[in-house]
Amino acid sequence: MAVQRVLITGSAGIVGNLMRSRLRRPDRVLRLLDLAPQSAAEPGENVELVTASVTDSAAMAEACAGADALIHLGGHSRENSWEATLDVNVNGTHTVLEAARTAGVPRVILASSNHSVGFRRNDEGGENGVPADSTPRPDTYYGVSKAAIEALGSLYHSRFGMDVIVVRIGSCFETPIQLGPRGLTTWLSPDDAARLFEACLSCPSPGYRLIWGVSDNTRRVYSLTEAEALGYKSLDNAETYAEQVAAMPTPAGIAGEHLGGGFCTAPLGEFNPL
Ligand code: 15L
Repeated sequence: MAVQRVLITGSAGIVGNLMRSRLRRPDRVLRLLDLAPQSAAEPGENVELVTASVTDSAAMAEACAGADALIHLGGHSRENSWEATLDVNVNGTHTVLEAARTAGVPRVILASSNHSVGFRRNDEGGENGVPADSTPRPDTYYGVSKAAIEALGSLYHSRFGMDVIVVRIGSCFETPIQLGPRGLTTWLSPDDAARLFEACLSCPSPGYRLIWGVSDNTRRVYSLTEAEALGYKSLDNAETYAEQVAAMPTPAGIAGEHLGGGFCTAPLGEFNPL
């Protein structure tokens, strides 16, 4: 049985944690890299734990050695200072891609975010939803860094022939409840996220792709056409939680009209706990 080794950066973060059990397979080793502490391997769990920063090129070179694929989730996952965002998200992603290229990792999946296009209007995609390859309209420095990550992925595909799939993730949490009504639109269920990553790992020769990461929510405003073309099929729908968020406030004005929600009006460059 050929064993596949998948390196996941940011594995102790919210999405990384949700994926650890869901991407487990008998013929797969998950190499989990994070600066934060990670729980030890459970009996029978095929994991290799690496404590390192995505900004450390020597550590990333070592982590990429022998990897068949890389899922890059590491970095700041919300608004922060320009310096921190540039250092960890943009320079960090460059470091990760360089390490992957040098090690010959053939396939890279990069986590982008709805905030790279946060100032696009919720209704601009019509019935099918906002296309996955819509040009950036970031809502924050964080969103700018995600647009840069998308561009870096495109560059590494075009220059070096690596398969690079960039996922504009909506909101990936255990449930959409903490997100309020906006989550009924943006939620990517953890099980759907695992289905999406599996599709990204297994589809033949994708080249460079930019796709949305979202569940097939009744109120979805992002297109699923591009992700479905890779073999993704969502089985979840945030509407299941509609009653639980019904009493929570719906964002109004700019935050209510745009994909980025509250990120569009939160102070620029300040840590945002949203
Ligand atoms: C993101 O990009 C963040 O990483 C996540 O924490 C959520 O805030 C999500 O966007 C969202 O828009 O809900």
